[in-house]
Amino acid sequence: MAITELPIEVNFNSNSSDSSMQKRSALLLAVAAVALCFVGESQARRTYQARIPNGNSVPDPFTPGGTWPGVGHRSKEGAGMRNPFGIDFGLNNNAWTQGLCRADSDQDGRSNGAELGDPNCVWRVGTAPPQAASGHPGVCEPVNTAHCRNINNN
Ligand SMILES: [Ca+2]
Repeated sequence: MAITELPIEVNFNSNSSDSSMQKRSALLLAVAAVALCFVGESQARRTYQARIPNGNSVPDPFTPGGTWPGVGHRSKEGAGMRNPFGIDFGLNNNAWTQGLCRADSDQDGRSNGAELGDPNCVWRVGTAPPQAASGHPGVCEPVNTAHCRNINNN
């Protein structure tokens, strides 16, 4: 939501009590603050998505056909706790490098690059990824194995 779309109503009626105006102002500030949080969150997500191959089309391991926009987070939509890939990405200055590409952040036996469609670690920001993403680099798959349940629940 753009800031200009916020439904802000200004009351110029001098009969309104100061208390009522103060409450309304406080409410508007709270609404604006919450809206700005969502704007910041989605912009951050898009910024980070563009820094990894197929960042906007990473499969959701729990929902066939679905995607996981908040790739570095435990929450599918992003924000909050980071998953192992998000932690590694942060430790790597939020950059896609040979080291991050070759790492297996979620310990499922497939490198982050293999899961994100860059198996040979050649992708550069702004270019088309060599392949489609075939796995989630921060969620151990297959999710229903004992090994992965143990990792994903920690
Ligand atoms: Ca992996």
